[in-house]
Amino acid sequence: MIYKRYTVTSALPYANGPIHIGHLAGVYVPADIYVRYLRSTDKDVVFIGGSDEHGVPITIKARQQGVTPQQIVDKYHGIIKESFKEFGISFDIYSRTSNQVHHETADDFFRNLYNKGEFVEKFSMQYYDEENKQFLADRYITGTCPHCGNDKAYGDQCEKCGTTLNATDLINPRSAISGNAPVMKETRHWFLPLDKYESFLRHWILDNHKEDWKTNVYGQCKSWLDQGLQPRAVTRDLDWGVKLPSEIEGAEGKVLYVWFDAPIGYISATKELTPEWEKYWKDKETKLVHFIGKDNIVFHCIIFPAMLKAEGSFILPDNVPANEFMNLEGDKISTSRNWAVWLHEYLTDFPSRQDELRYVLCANAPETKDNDFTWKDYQAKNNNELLAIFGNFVNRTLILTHKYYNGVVPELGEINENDKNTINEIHAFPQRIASSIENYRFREAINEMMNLARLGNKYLTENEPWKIFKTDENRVKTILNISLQICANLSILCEPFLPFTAEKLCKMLNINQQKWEFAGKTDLIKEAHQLSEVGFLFQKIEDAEIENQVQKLLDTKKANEEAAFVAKTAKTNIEYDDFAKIDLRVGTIIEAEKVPKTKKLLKLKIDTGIDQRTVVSGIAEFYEPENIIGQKVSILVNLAPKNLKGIESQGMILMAEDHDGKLCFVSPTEAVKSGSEIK
Ligand code: B3M
Ligand code: ZN
Repeated sequence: MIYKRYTVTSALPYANGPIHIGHLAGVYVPADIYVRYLRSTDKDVVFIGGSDEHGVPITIKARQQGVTPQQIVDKYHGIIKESFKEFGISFDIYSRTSNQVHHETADDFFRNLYNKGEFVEKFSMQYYDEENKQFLADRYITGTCPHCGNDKAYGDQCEKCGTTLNATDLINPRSAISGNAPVMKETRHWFLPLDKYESFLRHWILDNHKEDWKTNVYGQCKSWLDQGLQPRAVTRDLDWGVKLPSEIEGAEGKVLYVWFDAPIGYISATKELTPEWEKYWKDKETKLVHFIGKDNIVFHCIIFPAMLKAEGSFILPDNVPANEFMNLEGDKISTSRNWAVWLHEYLTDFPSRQDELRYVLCANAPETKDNDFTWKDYQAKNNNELLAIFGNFVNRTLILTHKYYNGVVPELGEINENDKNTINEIHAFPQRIASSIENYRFREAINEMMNLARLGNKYLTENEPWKIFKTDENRVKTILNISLQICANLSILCEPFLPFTAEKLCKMLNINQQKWEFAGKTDLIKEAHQLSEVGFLFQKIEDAEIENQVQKLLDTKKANEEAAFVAKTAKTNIEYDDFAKIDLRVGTIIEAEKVPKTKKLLKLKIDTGIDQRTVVSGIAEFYEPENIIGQKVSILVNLAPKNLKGIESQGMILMAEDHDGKLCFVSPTEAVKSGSEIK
């Protein structure tokens, strides 16, 4: 089907924190590439984004910080919007769900379904915090996950095993506000009967989208559908969100469930953008595409489509290209553990290197499985690919043109077989890249784009214009002309992926950004055209910069471990007589050496006051022998001797073990004679 226009949405991030590389890699970089490509091919497209400003995570954060939810969303909406702008995510509108238009749109939508009798009204028992006089929706309740035993699961989801939960599934439920055990209290809610749409959804997804939806998306949908759909509550007992129409009986104190109002946010934002919004949502010739992360699949493929279907006048998404997750240095990105590369921090550490990050996140995008971002890989991709291939090719071409021809494009002379092949290859690139993008295979697309730079490098290296300038100048002109055509092609084809680079490149070539239809041509820059000054497209990233980032993460890890430390529970009681059998003394280390062929052991000579004796101790990873001479220790002197690596160990020194396994001496804080009893 040929579409007349495109509506491209990207998940609305919760405005309860800044955004990180996982957001970019999973959703916004692919969406932006897609949209930039569509614009370059002159398609009518709207690219919709915005902040999701409702939901319990926001009210919880506000409560923690002692501010209002509105203050929280104002702060983070600003930070998030700025980060997107900095990274060139080219929304046509970046809106927010706390605004008037959205409240009206969501209200209309709910009212419409309500009036059509699409909801089922039900009384049910829900958890309630008596101390705070509040129903405990979603994340207001925590407890143990019945599937994996995680004791920090939420009332709507376990983040450890990813299962969607109902609050009543939780074992040992607690109020997230007071920590108290909740009571059950009756409340009235409105449910969308998803079961009513099951056969429609089965047909629409399973029969029609098996081929074109990604396997991860299709698979999740199938498993939901195979389990059978249940009615789902679309209202909550909360005071932050889109209020229920007040004329509805029992509406008091209730708002729309955040996952009911948030996707409507796409529609509200379009309304805000253009009075012609309806054609982007209601015309069958519009292609609707939702870019999201994998945790949002069910909402975009099952629940929102059921809502749209119930309403009746909207189109359904043609595709929902959800990505898996991007991990960071082998660990799941986590806001609460501060395990993330925050975009605003990245920009402080790597100013003007947005494209470098866009490149790495796209080349390594978690398209079919979770993937790992590592700083080493970031450095390698920058230095060995962007800089060594793309940057180097463009730089060599431009420098030579300036050197030989003062930056004036030389003429294309006679072309040989090698030139012909190269020109033919150039012709083939745009179509290949386009097809990868159109099929949401962005890794493949960006790699293909880099292949054009590779081709350029190879062409220059094979033809070595710098060697033949003295002997065959006409040949040099042709080589540089063709190389410059490759540069111009790159400026078009790299734009969806690396918009800042495209801009720089156009500037150096002294041309305007051109549309996709011109790519593949080899007369993009005309003979005698004057180039501008040469600058660098990319810079080398030094080891020290990377070490700095890795250190930052190590510090975070350490802080997390410290914060997570819980003392072990006490052992069972003993009688004093049991303790009295133990003979503990203060001793002094007088000699120390490594036990050969071991990593952990030191052989110590200890003055116990009673005698001088040998003790083998597993502290070599933490102390250098020469640094501990004279160290006071606590020593168990009546422990039966034991042979360790051929040495008789006569006793044991006491060590405290820190949360991270580090051992340290337990010794008196004042001068005490060796041999003093510890009791
Ligand atoms: N705010 C969840 C998320 O950020 C949610 C997406 C809404 S899209 C309509 O993961
Ligand atoms: Zn779980």
